[in-house]
Amino acid sequence: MKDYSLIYKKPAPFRNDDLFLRDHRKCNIPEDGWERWSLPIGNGYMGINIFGRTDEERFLITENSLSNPCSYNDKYPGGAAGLSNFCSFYLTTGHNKVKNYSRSLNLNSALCKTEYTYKNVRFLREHFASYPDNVFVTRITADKEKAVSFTLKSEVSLNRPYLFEEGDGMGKSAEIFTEDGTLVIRGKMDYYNILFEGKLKVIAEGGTVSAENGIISVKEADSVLILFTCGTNYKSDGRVFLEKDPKKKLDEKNDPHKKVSETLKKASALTYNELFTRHLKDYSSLFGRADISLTDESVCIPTDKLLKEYRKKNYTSYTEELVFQYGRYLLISSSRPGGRPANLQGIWNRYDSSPWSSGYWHNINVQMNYWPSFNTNLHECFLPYIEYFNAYKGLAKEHADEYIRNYFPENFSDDNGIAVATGGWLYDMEKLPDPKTGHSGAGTGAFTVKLFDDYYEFTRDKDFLENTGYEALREMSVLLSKILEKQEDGTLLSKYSASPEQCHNDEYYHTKGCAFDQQMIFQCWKDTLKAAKALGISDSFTAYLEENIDKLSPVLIGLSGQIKEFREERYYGDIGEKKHRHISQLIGLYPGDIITGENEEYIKAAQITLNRRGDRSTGWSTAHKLNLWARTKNGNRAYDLVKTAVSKCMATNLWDLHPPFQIDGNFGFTAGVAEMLLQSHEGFIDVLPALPDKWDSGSFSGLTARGGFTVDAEWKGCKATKISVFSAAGETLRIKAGTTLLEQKTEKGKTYTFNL
Ligand code: FUC
Ligand code: CA
Repeated sequence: MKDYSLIYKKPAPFRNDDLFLRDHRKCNIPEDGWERWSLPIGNGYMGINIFGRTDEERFLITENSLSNPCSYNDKYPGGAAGLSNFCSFYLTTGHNKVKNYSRSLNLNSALCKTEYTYKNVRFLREHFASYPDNVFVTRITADKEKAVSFTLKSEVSLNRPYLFEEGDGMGKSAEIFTEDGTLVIRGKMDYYNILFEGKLKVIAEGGTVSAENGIISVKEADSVLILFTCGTNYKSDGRVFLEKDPKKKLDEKNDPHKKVSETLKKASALTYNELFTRHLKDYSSLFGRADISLTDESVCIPTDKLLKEYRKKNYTSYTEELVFQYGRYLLISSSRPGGRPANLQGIWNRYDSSPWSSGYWHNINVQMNYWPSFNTNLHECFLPYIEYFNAYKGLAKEHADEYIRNYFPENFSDDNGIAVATGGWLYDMEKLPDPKTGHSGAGTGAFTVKLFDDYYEFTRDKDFLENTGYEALREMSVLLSKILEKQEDGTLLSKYSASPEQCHNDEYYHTKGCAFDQQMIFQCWKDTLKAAKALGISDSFTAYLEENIDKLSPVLIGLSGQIKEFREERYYGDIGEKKHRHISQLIGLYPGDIITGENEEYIKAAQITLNRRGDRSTGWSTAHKLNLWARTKNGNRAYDLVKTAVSKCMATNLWDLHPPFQIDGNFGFTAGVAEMLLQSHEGFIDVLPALPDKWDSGSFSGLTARGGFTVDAEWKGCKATKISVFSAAGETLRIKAGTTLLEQKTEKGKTYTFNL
């Protein structure tokens, strides 16, 4: 694998100093230091932004459970509140006017570095976030003895508005003090009674360390190791969702103090090299699994320059590989078992009131977060979402009961399934909205359980299917069977339907049976039947699904040759915004498998629809279109979206911009590039299904396909020359390269190579 690094010759600016903005509409600032320039590292438990400043360095810490509810009122005008940052540390050296400055983030090792020369001394700071030891590690070294001196404090000592008491019940308060040579932040966030604690320790070689009044001072050390860990009393279980009193969702007895202290103590017993070795072993066991090589060139210029060049149409494929791998890096850093799922900003947040509350938005955003976990060989990264689902499913049942009781009382029974609406958080889930006014319909729930179908398809993890996957699919199918209305011609349509967030004449448009709902219901039933078959289940409900699935009419073609978004639409754009960011009528093309190459007419209609919608939109929308074009197997059009995403949607630190920063666009991009190189949704593996002319020769390894297969391929002149497939499940392999379709029985654990 090539070496992939983000490199900069200047630190992240502190511009936009108010890092605790309470109105996220003001946060789209072009030179924002945190959002556009800082470098993110993380271990699934916490995220850290490194600014790389020499005089006053800043580390900004995020822990995803430290949250207020999402709130829409005058105080949170953008409809926000939600996640709050954990804290910041400021490391002050007074090193101004430095020489030979450079900072970087190496993706192969998840190591961040800042280097510079100050008064003839070369300084090096190295940072990583270890998952196995749950600790944020910083080492500072210099090429002269006794050169390392600094003070380190948390923001409260700088009078930043860390402590809020504003009478809205959403305050956060903490004590910051030094104890046994450690810096301790111990506090409480009021609304959900969240107890939090963070502990930082400085270990110096040579020199002196003193810890007093919340400030650590290091004088004349040869080198220094800084360790930090944090936690809250959050516990992912049914109680947190089912308990209605916000003050009782968490247990005070789960005080994180003990765990945090023990974690820090264990980490302090290890040397920097030991910590790094353990980190690297863990991290590279995930990151190293998938590689794509679209060019022989590596371009080692600073990333801001690289991006500038790319924007000038110097489309270096190294940049495309870098952004692809960055998505994988970000997913490994933000979503690991034991931690919370990746939210709208992954695990990085600088706000007290973050954009869209840093929630789990279920009408495309959180789903997109997990697309690359499946096809780029990071299945474990999806486990936090499974845990999350298992915690909230009790509430999802209550919501289904309520919805059916209110809007379909004639269908109410003792099993109404589960309902998953758009908004999701770690302490609550939104109810399905009033179907006559809400911006998205019941189909969002099916969009969510599609993730479970994919997870099983890629991993063939039968335990998962038995314990979680099938139940989720079935229960969602149950709900969706109760919201239908039979039409005169026998068609079953979602009675109250909305195409996510689509507006007509500036108002949400409500109808019956829009494409999004019909396709999602069809998909959910289809996947439920497939899962039932895999588990050998056949009962009255599966019989009902079999009998009725063909009455759903999920895809209709209109007079412009388009896939209709609404049944009553005649020509493209008759109803709704023509360029709307959601392109919900194609949800059956990706991530669904309703619109496939089996029906050429559908694919043609999908392409017409994509062209009419246009390429340019928000970050995640661009990423969705990249996946959609890949599924139509038009490599050059998919590549247009690669170019648009990289040149128009990325900040200097390669974070994807809605704007503001939303991580879904990064993840959707990575999934999309993989989808151009390998597909497996049509009952066979398609190698290089959407290869653009630009990538005429290259190779990939470790991309994953449905059926438990892992695929490597090499190609020249846009034709595959060699393919190797590893079979984890021992299923029959059907694989297509160009026009040849090969079939091969496989055994578990064996690799099959085809020279073409
Ligand atoms: C969906 C999108 C918005 C935004 C929000 C977080 O509702 O339509 O563009 O991404 O999620
Ligand atoms: Ca917030």
